[in-house]
Amino acid sequence: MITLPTLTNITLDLHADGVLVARLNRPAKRNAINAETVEELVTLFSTLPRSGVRAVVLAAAGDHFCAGLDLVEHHIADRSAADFMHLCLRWHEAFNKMEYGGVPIIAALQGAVVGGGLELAAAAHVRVADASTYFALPEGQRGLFTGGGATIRVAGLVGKARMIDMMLTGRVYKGQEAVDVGLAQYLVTGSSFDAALALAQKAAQNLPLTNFAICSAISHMGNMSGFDASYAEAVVAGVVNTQPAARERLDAFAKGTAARVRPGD
Ligand code: 1HE
Repeated sequence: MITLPTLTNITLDLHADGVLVARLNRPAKRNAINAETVEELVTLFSTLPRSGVRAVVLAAAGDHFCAGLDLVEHHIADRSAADFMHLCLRWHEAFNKMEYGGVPIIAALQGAVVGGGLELAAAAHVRVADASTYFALPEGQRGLFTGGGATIRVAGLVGKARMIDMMLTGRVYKGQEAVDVGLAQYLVTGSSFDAALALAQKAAQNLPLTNFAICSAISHMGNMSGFDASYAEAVVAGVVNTQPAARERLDAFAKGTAARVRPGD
């Protein structure tokens, strides 16, 4: 029995195979992230690791995935430096829970994926774009700076030189070029949601402990020296590669009944 929180700005739809569709639901505001939504992201992604949910499709209602920080709320609130710093720390709390939580998150992207919306997408493990999707960091033009992890995750995806260019010049990436620079792993001709759901369904068939390692250990190890990462990898492999639940799969391979790896699969 999977228990999920009740949220206002994010709708949740749990499928029978353990795939959860979490959909940002402020389309009239282009899914801009207000303070309440940040708290809901923290709640959701803190709950998921021990919930039994096997994979997540992170989607959004309307024509745009996410317009980033709620600029109107920010303007009206006229926050102090300390207040905004603490708000950014909540963004980091949410996005770190996503990246390091161990539950695969596949982002279904359409329309604008900009500013904090790109920071949100960058915290997912797989990004799927369609013909409408475009990526930008308009903070530079708004008199702002990134505060939701772009300096870490977007720079990690595209490299610091491209991130600096995006911020200095407002450069927008879309289509195959967005894939080529690393902003998305998939560009589909149909709907990004359908493709993301299919990927989540595939990932959900892996053993949860294996997915935990994939969606947590790789990021942690990226923060370590090569020397420490190789030690940590051995420890994680010791736990994951001897899990009782894997015996059935290994048995099937040994007997020749398990699927073989083939191109095109
Ligand atoms: C918003 C926001 C928002 C739309 N905060 N309300 N992010 C940006 O600089 C992106 C700002 N948004 C846009 O450039 C455009 O809105 C879009 C390209 C995303 C969509 O354009 P469009 O023509 O479909 O919509 P619109 O007419 O601009 O906006 C529709 C409504 O959404 C309107 O509200 P309304 O009450 O007047 O109808 C907009 O005010 C509202 N809206 N985007 C608040 N971002 C942790 S630091 C992170 C730093 C950042 O993310 S900086 C933000 C960067």
